[in-house]
Amino acid sequence: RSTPSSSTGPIILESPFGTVNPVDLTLPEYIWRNVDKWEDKPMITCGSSGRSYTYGEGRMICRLFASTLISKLGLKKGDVVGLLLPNLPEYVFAIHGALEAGLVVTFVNPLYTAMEVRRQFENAGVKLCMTISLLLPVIQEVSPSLNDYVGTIVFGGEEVANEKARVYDFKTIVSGQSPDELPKSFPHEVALLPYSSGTTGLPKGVMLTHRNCAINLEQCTNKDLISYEPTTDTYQERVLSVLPFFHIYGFNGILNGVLSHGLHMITIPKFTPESYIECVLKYKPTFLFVVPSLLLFLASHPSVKPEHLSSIKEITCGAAPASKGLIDNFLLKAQKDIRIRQGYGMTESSPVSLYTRVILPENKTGSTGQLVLSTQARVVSLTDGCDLGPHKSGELLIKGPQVMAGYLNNEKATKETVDEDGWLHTGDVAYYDEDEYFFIVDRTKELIKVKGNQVSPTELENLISQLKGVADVAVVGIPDVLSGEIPRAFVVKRPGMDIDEKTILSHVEKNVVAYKKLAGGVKFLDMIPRNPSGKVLRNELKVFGNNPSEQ
Ligand code: 4UV
Repeated sequence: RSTPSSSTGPIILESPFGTVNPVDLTLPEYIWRNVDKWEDKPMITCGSSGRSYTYGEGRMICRLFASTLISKLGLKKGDVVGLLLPNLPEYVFAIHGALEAGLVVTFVNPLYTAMEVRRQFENAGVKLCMTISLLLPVIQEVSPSLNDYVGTIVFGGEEVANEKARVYDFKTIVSGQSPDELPKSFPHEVALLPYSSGTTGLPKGVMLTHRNCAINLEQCTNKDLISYEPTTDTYQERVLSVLPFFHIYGFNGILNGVLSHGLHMITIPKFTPESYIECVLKYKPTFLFVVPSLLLFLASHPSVKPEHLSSIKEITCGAAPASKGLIDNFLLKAQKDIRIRQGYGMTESSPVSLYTRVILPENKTGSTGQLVLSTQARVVSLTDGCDLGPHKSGELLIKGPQVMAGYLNNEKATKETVDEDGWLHTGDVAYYDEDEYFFIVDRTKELIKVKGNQVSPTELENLISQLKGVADVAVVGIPDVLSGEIPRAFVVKRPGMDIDEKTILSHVEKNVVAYKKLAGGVKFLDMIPRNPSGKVLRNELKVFGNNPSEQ
């Protein structure tokens, strides 16, 4: 894929913050590089149980776990481990232990069905799984289809451990371990395999290297972009986030950002309004990370009171659009000056490309920010691919050291997404203003985002096509106040066969995690609108059904 440029040549925008310091470290080396400075400070706390680890403990357990994986379980550098874990403090050990051992990590939503876990773990080539007792049955359903399966490590798994069945308890297997030598890892090697459907099709393994992830943290570390007070003997910022560590925003954007600055991370395994408010009151966080649906919760839920927000200095919101109206409503509720910052990112860019500066001029509210260090952008016309100037909307292209190494075993999708000059075609529609602040206005890609979570229409379409009465199907996202978007299916019935909405809804609900269900319902059509090459005209479907005469 190559992109034509305008008659005057490409219009390349550069980061206003300059260039990033080179990073020649693996991700664990990067996040732990200053750990001696805050060894005795709390690193991560479970807001529900109160279980907590200091940096000194965390650093040591990761190191010992890395050795365990190599010397006790016999894993080899480059082997893939799969995490089916909620946000627990031990997530840090699971992932950073594995990375330090030179293993590659893929992670899934702990609420995924066995079908969803199997698809990703098989595709990624997972050999070792990590989970909790409650979710072990899911792994036991999946593991028989994994090649060269080594076993499963269970956090809090004393009761279920069974060496014969290759089920190991985390604490037991790490105990008595010495910090044996580890295979040497290098920054250019693949560290993570998060899954993303990108601009089209099923979720694909995104190959992010150690350097991609580490440099992306460094790209957001500049006096205009970082507002944490440095961690000292007497001061430590407290960060509350419930955003999942199995998503790139939660993992690299938030958790690793926190660890590399020595901040105190507070998280909970399951969000409920009560548990979240309880955490805010108990831990008095100074920073929150949210997605727009969580900001909406804070702005509008009757049980959130202004006094609950008194400790908060700053909130970062990302993963889906947050309107100026939503931000203003939140500030009205808070009755206090809280900095609201937006970040824009993608799994394919480790994730951050745009971030609002700490002190945002008032007329820029609603912007997703400026280019982070060493990042370039172009905005190109959706019709002819030519480069566009300020205030003109087109597809956003991004280039920088945070752009992925490619999709796993999928050269075609890689070439369609990152062109030969290294530009990542985001599938997002954006414009920039005269000061080069960016605004995301739409999406050209198929992806649906429900409360910031990715939903691949192809995955749901494949599932619905399994039903006998379905001749054709297309799934699109329709706007929703609470979730941002929700999936709706358009179905063509097979002639002579009857199928009703309930059957389709329950088939989907049985097979996928709750946020992917067809909350937007099913509409029956005589035919799915497609262009001459067979591509679904999703924009036509998106507006269909909004007109009462079409209901
Ligand atoms: O691949 P993904 O699921 O990745 C993300 C990552 C989000 C962020 C946001 C801010 C951070 O600081 C950070 O560390 C990570 O969501 O989905 C990528 C798509 O989500 C939409 C857009 O369509 C991307 O292509 N998206 C992400 N951030 C925004 C957004 C945003 N601020 N505004 C509008 N859409």
